[in-house]
Amino acid sequence: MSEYAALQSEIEAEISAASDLPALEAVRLSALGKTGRVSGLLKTLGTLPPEERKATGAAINVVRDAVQSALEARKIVLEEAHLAQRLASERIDLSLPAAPRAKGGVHPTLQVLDEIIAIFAEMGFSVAEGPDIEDDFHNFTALNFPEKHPAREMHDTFFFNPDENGVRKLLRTHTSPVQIRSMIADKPPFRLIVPGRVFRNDSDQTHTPMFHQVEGLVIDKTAHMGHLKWVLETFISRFFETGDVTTQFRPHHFPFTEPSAEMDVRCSWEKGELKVGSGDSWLEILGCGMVHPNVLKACGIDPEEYQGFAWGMGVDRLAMLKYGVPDLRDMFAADARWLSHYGFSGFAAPNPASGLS
Ligand code: 2U9
Repeated sequence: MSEYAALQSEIEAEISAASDLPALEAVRLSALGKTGRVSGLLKTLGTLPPEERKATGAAINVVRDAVQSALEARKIVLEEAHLAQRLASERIDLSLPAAPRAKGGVHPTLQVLDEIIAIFAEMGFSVAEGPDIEDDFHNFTALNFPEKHPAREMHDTFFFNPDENGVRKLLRTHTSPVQIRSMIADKPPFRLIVPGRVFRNDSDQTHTPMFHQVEGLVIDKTAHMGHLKWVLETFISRFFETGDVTTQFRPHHFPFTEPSAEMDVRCSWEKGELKVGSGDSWLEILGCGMVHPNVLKACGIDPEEYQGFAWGMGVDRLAMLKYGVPDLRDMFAADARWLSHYGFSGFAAPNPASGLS
């Protein structure tokens, strides 16, 4: 083997042995750099007799081109290896969950409110809302509570301190002031339901100072107790998802309705679980009656021309009955463990077509 071929093999072996790009660069400099071994050979050309220069120059150029090619080939291999190593070490696992699952749930009261709204909306009722802070006229006077009448105290009202004119605002004790506002603002006929928070200064095993009601109101020229019975029985049948509903009316008194009644539904309790429909027990569901003529008059509606019916029900109690919640106070204790047990999915809004709950 010639001297040049030996140098070429030696450098090619070094190129193959270079395990990374800096090592390869070091080999390149030691071969083709200014003071490199191949460059050194080229510098010796000037010292040779002219007749040898051409052949020797060509032989050294063969070595230089071979080294150059080997360097380029090795560089491609090392760059690919470097890229593969980076891709492996810098990989992002896209299968990791983006965020922890939400722990919330829809409160049974809100679930039942949505169910009640869905049922009455399908029957053609619209939803009306109003302020929590009310005045005496809308909460009491327009609803036929006589001035200084004990019925005003009966509601255990939360009053605010009187303002500079001696006027006391209050937290509404029922949602009825919303119907008053609707009747004053619009013209009959009316077919409304009013869901909302109400406040009474009362706290024991079955009462909380804040609770939720849904009230309903129908006013037109011919609405009567028969319509009231059909609306409420239809509601109960859909709410408790049973075709089998028997009701009874017990006479009662409310200032804003005449006649007034409480409505019970036939039921049974099996192993502490409520079954609405048949059975030996009666369950009180709601209060109702024909709207008192004085209430219509207070809203500028002529009771000789219009009449109607109204009802009211406690939503939290209905939620407890339907979903088996034993203690009312737990409903508002804001305990996340309680909510994860009794709560509902926020992705399944109740509607009568796909089921309520
Ligand atoms: C207007 C006229 C009449 C609403 C009515 C009841 C009977 C009733 C209670 C049920 C349980 C309140 O939450 S509870 O304690 N409500 O029994 N509510 S009639 O009557 C109205 C409302 C508005 C203008």
